This record gives sequence, C-alpha cells and structure tokens, in this order.
Amino acid sequence: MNTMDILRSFLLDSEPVSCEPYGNGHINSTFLVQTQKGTRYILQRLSEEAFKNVPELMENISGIAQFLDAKAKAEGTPCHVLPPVMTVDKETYVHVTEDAAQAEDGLSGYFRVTQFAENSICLEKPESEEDFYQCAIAFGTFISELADYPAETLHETIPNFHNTVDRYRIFHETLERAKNDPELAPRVEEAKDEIAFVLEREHSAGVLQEMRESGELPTRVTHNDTKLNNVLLDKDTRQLLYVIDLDTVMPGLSLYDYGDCIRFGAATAPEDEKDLSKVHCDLHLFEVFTKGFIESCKGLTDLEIEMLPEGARTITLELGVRFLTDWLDGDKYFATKYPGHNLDRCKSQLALALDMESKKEQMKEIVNELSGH
Ligand code: ADP
Ligand code: GN1
Ligand code: MG
Repeated sequence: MNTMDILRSFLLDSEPVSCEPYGNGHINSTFLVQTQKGTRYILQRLSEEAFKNVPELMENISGIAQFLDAKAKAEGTPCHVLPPVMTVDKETYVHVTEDAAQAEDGLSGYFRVTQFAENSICLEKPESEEDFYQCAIAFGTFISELADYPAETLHETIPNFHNTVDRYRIFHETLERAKNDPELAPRVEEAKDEIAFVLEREHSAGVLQEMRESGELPTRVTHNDTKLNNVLLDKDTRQLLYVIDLDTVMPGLSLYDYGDCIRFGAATAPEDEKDLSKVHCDLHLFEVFTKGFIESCKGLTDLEIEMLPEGARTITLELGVRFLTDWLDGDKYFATKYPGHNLDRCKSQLALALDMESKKEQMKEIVNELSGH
C-alpha cells in the first residue's frame, strides 16, 4: 500500500489530494494531509522502535478520548483531546505489513489519522508568559480530569518509561556494549565528560522513583511527554485548544509532567543548543508555570508540591541520560538531523540540569511562596 491507499482506508470527508511531512516530533513520522474538499488531517506512522504494541497504545488513546469527551459533555465544556479518525473497518489504525509494503514500494508499519486542529498554533518556545501559563493549565487540568480514570485499564506503552533507575540500567548496559564494539567505541571517548557527569548523579536521580515505589508519592494517570509542542493553542485567543501526543499516557508521577514542561519551556535555549553558556532555567518562567500547575492540578499532596523542583531536575537529567544512551547505541531511538545531534542534546540537557541544581534554593522559595507553605 502506498500513502494514498493507506489514507483511503480511513473515513476522510473526501479523496486525499496531498500528504507532506509535518511538525517537529522526535518519535513518530507525521504528515499533513489535505482532501479534495480542503479538509486537513494529520497522518502518523508510529515508531515501532518506541512502541512495541500499537493496538494497545491506540486502545489507551481511544479510552482516554472517550472518557474526556463524556466529561466535557456532562460539564458543557469543550473537550481538549482529539479522537482517532476511524477506518472503514471500524479500527483506529491501519497495519501495513512489510510484504504488503514491498509489493507496492510503499511504507510499512502502523498508521493513524486525526483531524488537523485548524486555527491552532504549536510552539517550540513560549512567546509570552501567558502562553506558558496556558501550557501549565493544559497539563495540570489533564491530570486532574483523569484522576478518576480507571488506571488499571491502561497499557504500559513503553515499560518503565520514566523509571530513572531503569534508564540508568539501560545506560550502563549500552555503555558496556559500546566499549566493546569497534564502531561505537569512539563515541564513548567523545562523551567521556557527559558519562562522568551522569554517573556522579546516579544515586540522586533515583530518589523520586524510590518515593513512587514506597507509595510516598502517588501514582496518577499522567501524560508523560509534556513538551510545549504537545499542546495546541488557539491562534487568536492563545487559550488551550488541544493536548496532543497521547502515546505515553500511563500511570506516572505528576512531578515528571510538571518537570518536563519546565525543562523544555523555561529553558533559555533550545533542547539541542550547542552554546552551553546560553542554557539556563529562567526563574520567572519557572514561577509562571508553577503557579498555573498548582492552581489547575487539583489535590497535589504536600510532598508532591515540595518535590516539584526535584521533578524538573530529575526529568532533565533523565532525558540527558536517554540522549546519551541513544548516542552510545548509534542513534536508534530519537530522530536526528545530523551526526552528533543526540550528543549535543545530551550536553544541553546536562547543562540545564546543572543550572537547576545551582538554583535549587530559589526554586524552593518560589514553590513555597506560591503554595503558601
Ligand atoms: P511525536 O510523537 O513524533 O512528537 P506528535 O503527535 O507530537 O508526534 O506530532 C508531531 C507534531 O505534529 C506536533 O508537535 C504538532 O506540531 C503536529 N500535530 C500533531 N497532531 C496535530 C493535530 N491534530 N493538529 C495540528 N497539528 C498537529
Ligand atoms: C520525544 O515525541 P516527542 O518528540 O513529543 C520523547 C520524549 C522526550 C522528547 C525530547 C515517546 O517526545 O520522552 O522527552 O522527545 N517521546 C518518547 O524532546 O520517547
Ligand atoms: Mg510530540
């Protein structure tokens, strides 16, 4: 099957006429589709490197979308997630086997379609404080609204996704393999400072995971990939339209949803900035976001609130470890734009984590002031 045939398997409003690569995601392949009637859709080929069981993943997304839609209808409010567009066979995805793809010189894999959110903007960095505040409301509300979702029905789409202890285990394994592989060994040498940096922090990186396992920190239904570009704002009002990229909605820690947003949105430079002197955590944006998150994420415990700064540091360090691991593994997981991209991303995340460490006390003060503690 070629892309147009794949698209014809979905219940679009008319014949698809164009399909072009779109967006800045690191995991799935995303395409913007237009139909004869001028309607736009998003087609995605899901990453099989990241997601080993797409049917289960789509079951999660359908369940979440139905649940939030019913809630919004009951409350007379707009729903902030987009449901999958169904196929003619009443499925939420199409699976093209390698054989079928080869026969047509097309793409294999799992494909899904959603409506394109018209009149929306997707930001790589906040253009104003208000944009970032909206992002806090988006993810804080998302967690709140899913507080009564039957978490036991969710599949773990990526096992141990934010288990930092397990991320270190994979890092160690990959490091040993790379050292003994003539092709990868030079990468170990190139990353020796970053390897030393993450090893020094191995113990502290696992503290939140221990608190989760002991039950001190509650497990909630969380988004787990809360980058600013996973939120769509209304182009005119700049208010929340949709939370997207629901592939990793699973039981997790609120601290990581909070922290990942700070990591990406309160950083003074892009995630892959090469000039590390530009990489800092902006404390004003930190404050704006924290205010919105505490206001909208109902029922945060005192310990969750106290650990918010540590959530930001841990998730930043964890992503540094993930980029480093992928670099040592030969760049298999994250889409890269040039050789060395993952190592640059790793360096920038570690610089950001270091800056957060130096601002720990100021961050705590901000959190205390906002929470009245
Ligand atoms: P990835 O997992 O690769 O990050 P996403 O689902 O986040 O994939 O999609 C990648 C990008 O495509 C988003 O950051 C956004 O810019 C765009 N996008 C995805 N879905 C939609 C949609 N329904 N409407 C408009 N833009 C979208
Ligand atoms: C990936 O899919 P995307 O680009 O929104 C990754 C996140 C990382 C992020 C770093 C499923 O997010 O965990 O934090 O890149 N998603 C997955 O930019 O691994
Ligand atoms: Mg995304």
